[in-house]
Amino acid sequence: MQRTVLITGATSGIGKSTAILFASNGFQLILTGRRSERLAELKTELEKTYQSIVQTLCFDITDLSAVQKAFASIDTKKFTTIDILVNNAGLAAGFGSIDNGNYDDWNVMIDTNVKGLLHASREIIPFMKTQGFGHIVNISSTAGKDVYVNGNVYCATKHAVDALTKSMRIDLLPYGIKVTSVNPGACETEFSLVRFKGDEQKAKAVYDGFTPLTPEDVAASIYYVCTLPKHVCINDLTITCLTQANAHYNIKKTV
Ligand code: NDP
Ligand code: 8X3
Repeated sequence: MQRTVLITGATSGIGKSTAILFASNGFQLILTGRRSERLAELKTELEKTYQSIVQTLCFDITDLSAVQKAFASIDTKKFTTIDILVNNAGLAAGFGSIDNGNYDDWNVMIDTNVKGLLHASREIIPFMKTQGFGHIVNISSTAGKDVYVNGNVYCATKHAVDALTKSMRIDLLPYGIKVTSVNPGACETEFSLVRFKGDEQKAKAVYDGFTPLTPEDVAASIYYVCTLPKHVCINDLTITCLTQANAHYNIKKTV
């Protein structure tokens, strides 16, 4: 029987690369995001290239009733188990000192990175408990381990993901559900474009002078933690590019 992976935020970056990698390895996929055309394109690509079985769910993860409605529509005849949930949907909005913080940016980060992750987890965990197994992979960040200048609320949301990952692992241990945190450092995706609200120059400048991770690099680490023997759980995996030591130290030397 084919295993199923549910990936939130699969319309770009790390989520999309993860979807492609799992599809190429024979997994069935449930893929979510807000951009319906991107979801449709990815579904067509995966069906054509890998003959994958794919269901797409288009919703805003900050909206609990939309999450519940979307997950209730999962075709349980096709997807008889949900083996892996990758809580990937997330973003940074803005970059600046706390005293100039923008309330809308703060709300969108807290609502997406923390509450969105809770919404998806709360809805999927009961399936996993019933089936008696499962694996939740939370995409945190080096910003969930340490803080950096002007990163305040984004770092706080990823620290929350770190705390939730540890708590979830304890709570779900009796049900045979693994919980892993994957913590990437700088990875070139649409992340910085979103953070700087479409300013391409500012977004590009983030990666000047060094070779950042690619979304494929991060996808490979997600795939790795998900394909270990049943009795093995990687609790925490931090991945950075060669020039980055942690959230606030990058020697920015091109390699
Ligand atoms: P992208 O911007 O490329 O992808 C973000 C994904 O999240 C998109 O698919 C987007 O889909 C989805 N998303 C955002 N907001 C919502 C929402 N309200 N409802 C549903 N889906 C949403 O960025 P990355 O791939 O880089 O980011 C993926 C994760 O990795 C995030 O959690 C990020 O914090 C984390 N991360 C990123 C790093 C980096 O340097 N890039 C490093 C460390 C962690 P759509 O817009 O279609 O809704
Ligand atoms: C994303 C990586 O360094 O931009 O979590 O915060 S960073």
